[in-house]
Amino acid sequence: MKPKFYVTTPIYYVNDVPHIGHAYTSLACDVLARFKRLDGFDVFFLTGTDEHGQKVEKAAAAAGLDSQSFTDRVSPAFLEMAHLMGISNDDFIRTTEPRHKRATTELWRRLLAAGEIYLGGYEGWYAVRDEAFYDESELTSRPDGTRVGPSGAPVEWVVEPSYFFRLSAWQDRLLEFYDKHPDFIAPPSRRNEVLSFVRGGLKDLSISRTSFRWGIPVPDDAAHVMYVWLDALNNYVTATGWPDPDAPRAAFWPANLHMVGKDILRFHAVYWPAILMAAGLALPKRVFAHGWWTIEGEKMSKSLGNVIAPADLVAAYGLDPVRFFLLREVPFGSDGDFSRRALVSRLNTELANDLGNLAQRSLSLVARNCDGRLPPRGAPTEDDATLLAAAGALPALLRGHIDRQAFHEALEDVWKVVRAGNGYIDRQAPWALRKTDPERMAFVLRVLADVLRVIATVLQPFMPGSMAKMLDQLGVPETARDLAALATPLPDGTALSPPQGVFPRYNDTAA
Ligand code: ME8
Repeated sequence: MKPKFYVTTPIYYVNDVPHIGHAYTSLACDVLARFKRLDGFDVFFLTGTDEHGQKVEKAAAAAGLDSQSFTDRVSPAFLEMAHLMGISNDDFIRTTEPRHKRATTELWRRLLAAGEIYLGGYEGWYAVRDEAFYDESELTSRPDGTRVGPSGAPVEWVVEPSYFFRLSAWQDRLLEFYDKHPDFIAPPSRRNEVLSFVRGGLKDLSISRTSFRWGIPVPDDAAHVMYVWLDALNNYVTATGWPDPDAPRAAFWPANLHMVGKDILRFHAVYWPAILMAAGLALPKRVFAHGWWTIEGEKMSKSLGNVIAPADLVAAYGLDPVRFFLLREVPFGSDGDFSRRALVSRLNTELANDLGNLAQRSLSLVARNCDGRLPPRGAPTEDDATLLAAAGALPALLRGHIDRQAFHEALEDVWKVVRAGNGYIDRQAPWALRKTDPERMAFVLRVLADVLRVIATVLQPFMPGSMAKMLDQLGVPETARDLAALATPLPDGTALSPPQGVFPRYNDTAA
């Protein structure tokens, strides 16, 4: 049986329009999911929308719609974004679905039965934009006197009856868990932030609201709806069919990875594991908090009018170049700045010049000089063997990088081989061998075809469409495109389809 791998994106708030920040998180998960499938795993990849809470209720009212009609109208934009970005999710969850209400009501009941929930009163600060409670010590004042939370979201003073989750009781067990599972929170700088937050002491968490209606009702107390984060986090469990132990996806829990932005790490790395332990459920293996994109040096915001819609980028540069750029430009985990100039420069140098030329030069020589058929393998020289070994090492190297979500390192290692391939073709000059030593020319081209096959195979998760084209041109059957298939050479004489450029060049002036 194939090993299982379960990866999740955050579920996005439907009050916003999808932008490249959302696309980025989903893309990182997609590359991971595709890589794992290529590596023989049975993958479950989940994304979806977070539809309850005060923020969505307000957005619905502003749009003049009831909350359910509003979410029905706006949730599909996130599904469309997934299609547009080539996201290969296996399920798309909406928190307004009956399956989710059922699972979350059951989660509440279990927490209550375990004595982890009590009724009290909340008096404190709340930021609707973040749907988060903040401590006085976390707030700052704007020049106009508005109090704001750490994210810059305005807070309001809330006084209302509330159910609480006994989070304070979980401090030591959380610290013990982090200690025993040093890879649970990544990258390490984020882990340290979480550790110091938890060491600083945890207060019980308010988990219900009475001042609005748009949420899952608290069982047996209809005056309360559940706090939207309790509801939202549980989507990851709902999607496995919980609490039905016979659900087809039951065995996917616990998730291998929750991918999130750094803004919502506390919810995933502190509240969620405590809730799961309290409910007697297994904990996810890992939470990775990636960095934040700014746009040409500015924060992305509707008021600045600089929000980048994934659809506009894909229309201008094509899907795979955009996917490549987002994961190549910035070390995964760090913050990054998006600029069209950087995008165009990466696409021209690394896709069009480095990889595109390597493929185009090699394949057009095969087409012209080898009757369009894969030349036979022979005895490798040292130069051949070095390049073949560098390519052969890629699958294992990438496995290591992808398992640590080091997408930029994975791409860097592939580009080392691409650059080595270009050096090799220049040194070997197969075009000059055509007259002097046709047999050697044929073998040099075979080395290049074999190396390109490895490169195109391991790059499929990043650029599925263009790498499928490249593998077509290399004569690799669709059944032989996973990592395991690389162990079997393609038969000599395989007919190749005529080469076509895969990556266009862009004009710098368009930037
Ligand atoms: O927080 N750069 O939803 P959300 C990078 N519903 N990533 C960005 C980004 C940027 N500028 N802007 C957004 C929520 N993101 C909750 C989640 S999960 C149980 C509930 C990405 O719509 C990043 O992944 O505000 C961030 O964590 C997420 O979008 C926030 O999406």
